[in-house]
Amino acid sequence: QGPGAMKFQRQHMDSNSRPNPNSNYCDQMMKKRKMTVGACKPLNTFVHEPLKDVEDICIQRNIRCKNGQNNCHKSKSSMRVTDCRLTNGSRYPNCKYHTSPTKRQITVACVGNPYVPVHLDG
Ligand code: PAX
Repeated sequence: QGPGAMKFQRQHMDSNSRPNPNSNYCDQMMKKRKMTVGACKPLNTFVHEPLKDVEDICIQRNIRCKNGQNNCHKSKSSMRVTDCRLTNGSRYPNCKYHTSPTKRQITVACVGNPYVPVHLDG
């Protein structure tokens, strides 16, 4: 397992919980998954689907990423996700998040051999 794949799993995978309307979910998860170290990460998405299903997005056709690279891939089906967005008044180190559970297709960037997700593009 490369460092990029491990970072992706830490930041974006939460297979074992359902989309969580509890407003504490993001405050707790963003801290637990180390995205409030040094600065509050402004936006982060957790995916509540099996890791295999997210890795399989890499076999969908290549599409252009926001940064212009062509190693992005969009999920065929919509997935259960929770978006965590920093609240307006939030000040480091007291990172406070809005928690928004939803279902949508996600786009990931994949690299390496094995070719696995390393970045969430949207
Ligand atoms: P990242 O740092 O952007 O990318 P993220 O996905 O968790 O992390 P390292 O060595 O870690 O720096 N990589 C790529 N990045 C972008 N595009 C392509 N094609 C690509 N290919 C490989 C993690 C690593 O992936 C490498 C990149 O060099 C990094 O390597 O999003 C900002 C963050 O917000 C998240 C997703 C991003 O974090 P933005 O503004 O750049 O699109 N995020 C964003 C989210 O979680 N949910 C959302 O809905 C959106 C919009």
